[in-house]
Amino acid sequence: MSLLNQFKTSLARSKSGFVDRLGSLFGSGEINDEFFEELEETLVSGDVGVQTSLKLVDQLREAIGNQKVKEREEARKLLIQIITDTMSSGENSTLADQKPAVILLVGVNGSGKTTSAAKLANLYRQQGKKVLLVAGDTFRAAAIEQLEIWSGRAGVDLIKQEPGSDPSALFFDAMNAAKARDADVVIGDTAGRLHSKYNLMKELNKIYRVVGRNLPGAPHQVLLVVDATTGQNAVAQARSFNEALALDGLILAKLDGTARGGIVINIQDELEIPVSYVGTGEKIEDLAPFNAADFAHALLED
Ligand SMILES: Nc1nc2c(ncn2[C@@H]2O[C@H](COP(=O)(O)OP(=O)(O)OP(=O)(O)O)[C@@H](O)[C@H]2O)c(=O)[nH]1
Ligand SMILES: [Mg+2]
Repeated sequence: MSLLNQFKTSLARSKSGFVDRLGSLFGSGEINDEFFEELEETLVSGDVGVQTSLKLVDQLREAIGNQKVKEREEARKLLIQIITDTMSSGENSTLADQKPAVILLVGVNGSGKTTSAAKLANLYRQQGKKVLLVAGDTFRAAAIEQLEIWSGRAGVDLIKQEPGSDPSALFFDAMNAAKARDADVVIGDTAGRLHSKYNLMKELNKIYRVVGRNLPGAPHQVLLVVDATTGQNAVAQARSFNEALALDGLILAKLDGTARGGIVINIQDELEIPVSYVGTGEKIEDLAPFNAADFAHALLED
């Protein structure tokens, strides 16, 4: 499936709400104050956030003025361009050429970390890379088993330890294993944690430092996995994790499960953390590298 179609399918639920309302706004009719007001309301209702919505509407108003656009249909193209420009910094967030390249997935409980780790492993393996998964959620036996099943499906090796063991020690060993096994990409799952829990955030920080001590420069990509259905709270999560770890990007999981989908624009605009991937379903292949233009078209075109 093409990226555009993947976004369209995953935004299908938004069809009954946000995307549909946006689409009908850009049908026939003149451009007047009511149009701008309704557009702002619609964007806010789609989780774009008040400030970001205002900004987008202002940019559109300016572009419409500059280009003397009269038709709503033409204004649609302008908004597609504005959203594309806002979102494009997340594209091509490819991994540096280090070997092994280390990716760490973090996030609150249940956001989609373990599933996304498996999806990423699958993606890199399909590119011919030798991938190593790390079962960094050592708190729950079930979490280790879950990743073990996924690693089997993705056809990649898994590094794990007994439930209850120290995740930093596990990651230290995993770096050794990655070097010994000549892995190209190491993908580390971590336990879910509330962004407001100081000790748990400190533990993540320790993992980060231990990885870097064993392998200078690593981790090369720290990705926050955010559940698209959590709405505005996702912005607060991104802010806290970014303060603790300096995030390189986001994985927006469960975009297929929300009637809104505008939260990505909000996070990108407010925090300038690029969206690297979008989760579009529960299966291993349901992960799409982010593409700004495709996303904007999926939001605004029928
Ligand atoms: N529809 C849909 N479901 C998803 C997606 N990603 C993950 N899920 C589901 O969300 C649930 C939680 O996913 P996990 O990967 O276990 O989440 P986690 O962040 O590892 O959870 P904890 O380890 O408990 O913190 C599972 O039922 C997944 O199948 C997605 O992109 N779309
Ligand atoms: Mg998990």
